[in-house]
Amino acid sequence: MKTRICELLNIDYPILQGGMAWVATAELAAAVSEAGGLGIIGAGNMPADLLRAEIEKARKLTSRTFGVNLMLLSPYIDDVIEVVIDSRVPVVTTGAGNPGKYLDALKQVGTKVIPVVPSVALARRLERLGVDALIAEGHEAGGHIGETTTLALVPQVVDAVDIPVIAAGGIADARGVAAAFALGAEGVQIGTRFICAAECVAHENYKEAVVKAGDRDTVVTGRTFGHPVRCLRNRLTRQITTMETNGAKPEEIEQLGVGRLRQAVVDGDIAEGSVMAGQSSGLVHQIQPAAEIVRELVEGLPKVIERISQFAAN
Ligand code: TUI
Repeated sequence: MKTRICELLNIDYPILQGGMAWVATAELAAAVSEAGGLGIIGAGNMPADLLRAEIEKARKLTSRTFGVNLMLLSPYIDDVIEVVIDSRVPVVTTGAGNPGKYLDALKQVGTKVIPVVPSVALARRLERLGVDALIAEGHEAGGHIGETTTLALVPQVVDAVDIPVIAAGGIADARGVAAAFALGAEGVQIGTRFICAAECVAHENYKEAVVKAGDRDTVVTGRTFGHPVRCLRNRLTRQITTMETNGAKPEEIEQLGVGRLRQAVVDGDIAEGSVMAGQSSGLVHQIQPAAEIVRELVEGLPKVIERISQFAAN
């Protein structure tokens, strides 16, 4: 499982853990890094001082490489970037926007920058600006998403750029990893399955909801006002969908959503909180240690490849 991503990031396996706001704390990131993947702290809407503490906590828990995901819509983004630079975080992934204006400052201190892209156009633009790799994230993913599916997006991004591409969205087991490699990706980013890692601090109700969810239990809200977000269907998503159907003002809906992710992840309110999760929820069957998840992905891969190679033999 050695690819350019392992070398770039100094990790054993090209498996990145999604930098999920509230969910991906130092505990989860350290556990994934200790297992040989890349753990990532999700900065989400965290104020800068909290992120600094989280980075320090991760450093106490692991001596291996870990990253921070910057959510570019954060009101604290400028201060958070300063913390990441000041702390010399080795790897930064970005989401929910174009990180172009922050690249020079990050590169100057040697931070590897790996933006999430939902399109070929943004992938091309960011390669030209000198990013180290890209995460092509498909519509199957949880949280804030693009329109194109992983199966269609990944090979198109791979064809458009020369830097390594990491596939994300809908991947939760070794079959997904093999599929990502088949599409030309050199790594995978997995979010939903790592919500159900034992080390993840998300409320048990949240984890159980993901474990119980089936293939049709996620829904996308916010499409009508250009902010599509995938969550497990619940009272909150039904309320938002009704408001969207009735033409409610985007600001009114955004207002309703404030604090809802925290409500689900921290308080365990899975009825009225925002239970962000991907379509791969139906592939997640248990809560288990992060190292076991990584091991299943790594050890399962040869079996998948052996099985498909039978079809290729003539
Ligand atoms: O960022 C994500 N997923 C997220 S962020 C998030 S935080 C949040 N969101 C809503 C309510 C409360 C909290 C939850 N999930 N994934 C990476 C991702 N990035 N998906 C899509 C994009 C993206 C979209 C547009 C990246 C770049 C982009 O560029 C537009 C442009 O400016 O060119």
